Amino acid sequence: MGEAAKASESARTITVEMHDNYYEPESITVKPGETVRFVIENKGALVHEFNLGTAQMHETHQRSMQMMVDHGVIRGDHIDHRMMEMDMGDGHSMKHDAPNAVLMEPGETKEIVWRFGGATDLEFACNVPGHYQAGMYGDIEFE
Ligand SMILES: [Cu+2]
Repeated sequence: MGEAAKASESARTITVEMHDNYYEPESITVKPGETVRFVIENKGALVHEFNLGTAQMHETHQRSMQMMVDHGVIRGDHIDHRMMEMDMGDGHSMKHDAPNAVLMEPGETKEIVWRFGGATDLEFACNVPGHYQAGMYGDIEFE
């Protein structure tokens, strides 16, 4: 699906707005192998995520996000960063530090720089419980 890259390697910036519960734009077209700098703005009133992955990756991620809500790490418009660092007892924390995803409070702006691989079925999606089901995902289309 590609890999994280540096902003200096990107020729194009795409701004993505997150609302409750949809993205603007609704789909994004890239070229195979292209490096894109995404500037993500959370314009909604809730915590939202921008996560690049396959539908299957998003499904798996939704289970860990449900755990974060169950433990009060995500509460509506707030992320408890201190709790996110906590060991869940199995040596893993709920820390959200994958290079292909950002989890953001309302009003935040963050960046992801991604070098896409070959044409494959990819989506950008919000895996906060209920949001994907409400339609908060879009296709990455390859030229
Ligand atoms: Cu969301």
